[in-house]
Amino acid sequence: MGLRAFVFDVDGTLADTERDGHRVAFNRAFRESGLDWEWDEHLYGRLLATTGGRERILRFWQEVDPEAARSHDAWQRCGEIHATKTRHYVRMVEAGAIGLRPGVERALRESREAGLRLAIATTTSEANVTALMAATLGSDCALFDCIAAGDAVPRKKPDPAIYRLALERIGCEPRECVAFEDSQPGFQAAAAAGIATVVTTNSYTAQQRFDGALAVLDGWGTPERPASGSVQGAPWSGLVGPAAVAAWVRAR
Ligand code: XBP
Ligand code: MG
Repeated sequence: MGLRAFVFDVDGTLADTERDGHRVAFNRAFRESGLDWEWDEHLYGRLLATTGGRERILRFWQEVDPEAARSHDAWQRCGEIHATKTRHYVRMVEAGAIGLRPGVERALRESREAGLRLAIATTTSEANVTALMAATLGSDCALFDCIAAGDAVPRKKPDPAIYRLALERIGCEPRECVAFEDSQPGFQAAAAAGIATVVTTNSYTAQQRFDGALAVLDGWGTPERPASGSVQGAPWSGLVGPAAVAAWVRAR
């Protein structure tokens, strides 16, 4: 197989956004909307099983007040709260509250230099992605050939639609690509689209199962702190980048 493209998830994969970013923005939006809801770190970990912020709000509402969550305007109300949340999140990102995970910027640049196409396939809203890339990569956010995000598809991960859209936009077949994910729903989405997947876990996802992944690692790796984990079942430690990934694909 000729490796032509990398397709990246954002939340949890390129940046550790969930606990100290999205979660905090949801809580700010709840307060601003006059709700006494507060998502602590543990609760938020459970709620991450529902992908998409608007969907996550509705899921929680169904748990705490099922009758009200069945009202005819519940979905619209979730949309309003979610729009407020997006405003708070973008503001936090613009203020520099969230950085890329260690080793990500290196891996992106090496991949670009290796001539690969770079795409994003994420569940989060596009405004969040562009704000994060501008705040962390500056003018280099043009590194990406395509950003497929949020409501661009009717069903969110674990549905493969967002990966299929990204592939269509960059003109690549699944077997020509490798995906990078951090979570079970994301891995399922990439796998269902037929894309070999490297999983870089974080504190919310380290205990999840990723059977059949190309690699499962604890990060991207820096010279001071190499990534460690397994590549197709065998222990591995090093820096994740185009050379390592191409070797894993060849050896498969
Ligand atoms: C990310 C998500 C998103 C974010 C919040 O999943 O599920 O919902 O938590 O973003 P993935 P929005 O990393 O698998 O893409 O509030 O903009 O939906
Ligand atoms: Mg993710």
